[in-house]
Amino acid sequence: MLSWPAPRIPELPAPLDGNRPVVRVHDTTTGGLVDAAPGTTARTYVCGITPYDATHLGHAATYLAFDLLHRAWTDAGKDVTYCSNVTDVDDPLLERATATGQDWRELAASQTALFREDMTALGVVPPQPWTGVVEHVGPIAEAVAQMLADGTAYRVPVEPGAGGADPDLGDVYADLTADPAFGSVSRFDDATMAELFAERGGDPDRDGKKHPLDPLLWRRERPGEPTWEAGVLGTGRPGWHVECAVIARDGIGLPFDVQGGGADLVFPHHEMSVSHGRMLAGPDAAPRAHVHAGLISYAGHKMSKSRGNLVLVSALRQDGVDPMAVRLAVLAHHYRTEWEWTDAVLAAGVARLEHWRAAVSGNGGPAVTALLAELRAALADDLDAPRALTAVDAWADRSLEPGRDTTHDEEGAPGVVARAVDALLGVRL
Ligand code: 5CA
Ligand code: ZN
Repeated sequence: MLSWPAPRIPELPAPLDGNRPVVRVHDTTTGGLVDAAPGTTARTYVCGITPYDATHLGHAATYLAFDLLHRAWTDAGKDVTYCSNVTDVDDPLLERATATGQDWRELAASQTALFREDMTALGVVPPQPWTGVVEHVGPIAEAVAQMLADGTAYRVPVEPGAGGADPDLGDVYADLTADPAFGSVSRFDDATMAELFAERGGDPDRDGKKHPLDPLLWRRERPGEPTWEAGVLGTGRPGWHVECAVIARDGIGLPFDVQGGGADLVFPHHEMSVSHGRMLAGPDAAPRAHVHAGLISYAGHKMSKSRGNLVLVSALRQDGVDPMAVRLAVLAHHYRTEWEWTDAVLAAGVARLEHWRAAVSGNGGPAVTALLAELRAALADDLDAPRALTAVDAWADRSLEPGRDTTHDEEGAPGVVARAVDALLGVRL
């Protein structure tokens, strides 16, 4: 898909001692901090949107978290490749299109366009490659056919009326017993897996499956649903988890460094897509680390399309809110915490932006070397944006202190701060 324009990331002075901190992030699987990209390159796959009700603050918070990682890695001198998808054909999208009487393609295209605008406004570095499921159905179907041939997948008979001209070719499911490492991403117990699978789009009670958790790989044609011709699979469309496994494989290769998304994707989505990756590319295909952002709530509940308690980035923009204030409002929370969007959170972002802009408006200012080191250290320590914001606040406070001693001011300091805040935090002052 055509991505959005990349923000310019300003160059920053190198650390005086030449040492750049190693960027460590929290790995969901081990529960510890890891250097997820120890080499000169960093490759990450972050699950993209299902394009309806986009872009709400929860989506934005997740993409801003991974944008910080991208920027921290870039500053550490790594060559970063960030791959993502768009789930532009899936049950909830089709259900929404039917409910509102829209063509599902138009719904997906318009919401993807809005997402691009929101991400551009928020200064998020775009994914490249960025692949829609619709444009990748062929390779996904081939992967499912390979799994059938390898015996890691099986067919399940469909109900009368399904399956078009070849009703005998059933839906296709992954056989989880073929993957001894299944469960290693979330490390959830059986009861938790069963509960979350049923809650998050799974079909544990589907007749004909070998195991209730086995996930759908290929859904045969159903009346009124979009469908693609796919050789031995018969007409149909891909299941959710396999799309991300194949788009990641084809976009950045397996294994890669970090698999990311919101915490609601740990199970079943990432567990399943990593399992599919192993079935397709061997036992060492799992990502080096799994990073998950905490879920944002609003009006007392997780912000979610199904509940409808949404604050849209585009609505805030339409109200005249500066996207940089939205960015600061989000970054005031550590990406792994769960927090609630309120008017006060936004107001704090607006006030902070104003304060910082005032502080960088002069020519000279307090010394910046320590601040730059602190910003780098904060981000390297599991993307601690709140710590970074506090450090900039302190510099801005000093800079704006009435009657302070300016003898040791550095010329150009405000410019360096503005560039650092832009490069590392994505906040344009
Ligand atoms: N298309 C799939 C992933 S392949 C999907 O989950 N789409 S989504 O539109 O529902 O979500 C897009 C991203 O936003 C996902 O990473 C999801 O985990 C994250 N997300 C959704 N709701 C929230 C929330 N309330 N807080 C934080 N992140 C959220
Ligand atoms: Zn995904």
